[in-house]
Amino acid sequence: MPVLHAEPSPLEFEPAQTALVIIDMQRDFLEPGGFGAALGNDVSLLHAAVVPCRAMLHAARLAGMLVIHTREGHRPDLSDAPQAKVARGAPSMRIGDAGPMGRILIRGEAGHGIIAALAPIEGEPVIDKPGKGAFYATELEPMLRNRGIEVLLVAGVTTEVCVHTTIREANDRGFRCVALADACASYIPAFHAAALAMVSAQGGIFGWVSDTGRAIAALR
Ligand code: C5J
Repeated sequence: MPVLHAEPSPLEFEPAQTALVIIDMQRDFLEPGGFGAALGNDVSLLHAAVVPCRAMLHAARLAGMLVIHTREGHRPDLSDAPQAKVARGAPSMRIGDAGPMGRILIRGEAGHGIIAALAPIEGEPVIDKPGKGAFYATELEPMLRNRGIEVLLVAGVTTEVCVHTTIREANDRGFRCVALADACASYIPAFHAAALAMVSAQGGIFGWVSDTGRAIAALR
């Protein structure tokens, strides 16, 4: 069985029981004029994760692993968007407002789409999630269980928000999670580092931390 070198310990994993989960690599977070920018963030800070995500995506596809993409966003009528979320953050544009890539964080708008470099291909499920965690109000859990998935390699943005929330949710559901450090990114680099440290601290309280170099090597 392949061994993934990681902190706090090596992890044996069966590729057929492992999924690569790429969180929210959407134009709304990575490009100017989207949700991330509306909150006052420098979106260029997220670009460091794109090339590692792409390399991991390529390796996972070659290995025949399940690849799942997620997108954060809401229905056009905002019926699944809590008012507490819409109102928070004093953004220059709120969820549902019209921006240069369409309505902010709304399903079907250009900004809601995954960036071209990481576009899903036929057969790769895309999970549309209204929350930060990918398990909340989605079909992700049965999708993983029905395929016998036990290990999640997690990449995407942002490390301390949607990546971390998803890892916490998955950990409580019994999945072994590995955060791929270089394939995750945050608008706040200190939070990226802290979020990763929280995953692997205390003997792996939420899971493991590795990187795409080590994960791709383990799949060879
Ligand atoms: C945020 C996310 N940061 N995908 N969403 O609001 O992490």
